Amino acid sequence: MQKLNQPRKDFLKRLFDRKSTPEAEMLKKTMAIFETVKRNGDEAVKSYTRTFDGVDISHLSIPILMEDFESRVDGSLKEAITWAAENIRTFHEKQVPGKNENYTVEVRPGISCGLRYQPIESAGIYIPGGTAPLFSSVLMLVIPAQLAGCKKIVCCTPPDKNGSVNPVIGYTLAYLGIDSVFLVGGAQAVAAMTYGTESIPRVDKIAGPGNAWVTLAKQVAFLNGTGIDLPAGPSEVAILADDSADLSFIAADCLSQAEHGYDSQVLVATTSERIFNDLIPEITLQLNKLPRRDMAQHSLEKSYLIYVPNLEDAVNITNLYAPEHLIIQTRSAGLVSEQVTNAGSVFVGSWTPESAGDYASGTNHTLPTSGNAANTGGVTAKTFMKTMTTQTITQDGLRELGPRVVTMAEAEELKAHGEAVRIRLKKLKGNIYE
Ligand code: HSO
Ligand code: ZN
Repeated sequence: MQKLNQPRKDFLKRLFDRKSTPEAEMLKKTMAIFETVKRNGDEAVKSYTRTFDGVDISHLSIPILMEDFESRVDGSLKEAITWAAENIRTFHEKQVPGKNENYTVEVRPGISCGLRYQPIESAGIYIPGGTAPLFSSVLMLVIPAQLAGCKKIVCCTPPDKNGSVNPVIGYTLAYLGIDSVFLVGGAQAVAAMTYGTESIPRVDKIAGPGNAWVTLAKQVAFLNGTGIDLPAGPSEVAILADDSADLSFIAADCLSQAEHGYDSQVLVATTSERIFNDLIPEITLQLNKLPRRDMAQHSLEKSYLIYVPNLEDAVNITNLYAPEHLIIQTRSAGLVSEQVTNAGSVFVGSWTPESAGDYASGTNHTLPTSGNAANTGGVTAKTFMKTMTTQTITQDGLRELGPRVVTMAEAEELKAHGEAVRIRLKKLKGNIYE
């Protein structure tokens, strides 16, 4: 961990700038995968799966039947999944716009404008596999898509070593009523859902967390006309701590993030000299007990521990960083949280670890990374919906609006726009405009 004592703001600005353009080489490879999948469909997907996952897949999709998974998942895990799913549903239900959020307003007599929410017809869900099969992501994406009313939910996840689906992912999909899954991961999964292949349907929007490759692939999908949720990954956490904070809690929270992958990042901004001095030894102590310590250690090397004497400066630092997750371990944490302007999800108080939101409290864990918390929030039910506006204009309304539109159209030198109004005005009795 890099220690910084009262760093200057302009220095931090540069340090925190992680919205870099993708490496040219990575972008080139991703675009090549997209081209090949577009051209060769299923064959290309299978061949990339052979190369990247080392698995030969005969059928890209497998049916999800509860009886195949039920006995393979522990009772306590099934109970936890049900409990978490209920919380996630309770929280996300509130985000589904009610009929009263669709509205029409008569902006002037005879000119009515409306807005209504519509579900996106088909959603593509990416469930990370790789070093950790994230069945929790199934809950975090399928539940909001279902609540939004998506007609079709297409799920992709990398195959396990036996060319099958991880049993807990399978169970969670079955529990949510999803009847099949496509065994494909990485950029090739995103490309397949962008163009569609013989087996994998094209979708309107792709959502889900992933590594740097998946995040880049989603951006390429967007360039090719498919909607995406947001850049979500590699994962990050920032922690705000004053001298009331428990050192062992902070260290544990740092590690829970650092174990995600080699490219995870942690930032601690503290007003406590004790924490500034003692955190790294405490992390080292806890790190040695972790099976994924190599990964965690690697990501900690690129992480920051910052000391500033007052809390306001510490909050400014995390706002500047705009983390995916922010944990506040200070006195009056609720009040401090009101000063937070940039964060994907805020964990308020010492008893609120990020892990709670990663799995089970109810909020979504698909959150903006790489500084994007400055411009967007995480996945909600609305991620799987879109708005549509309508307007209805009466003859009287057009008499009022028409001449103004003609004036504006002519000022933009768009004569045909003006004519589309003029032709109607001519037809109206009293023809006031000719
Ligand atoms: N921290 C991850 C989500 C996750 N953690 C899933 C464990 N499982 C991104 O918010
Ligand atoms: Zn996590």
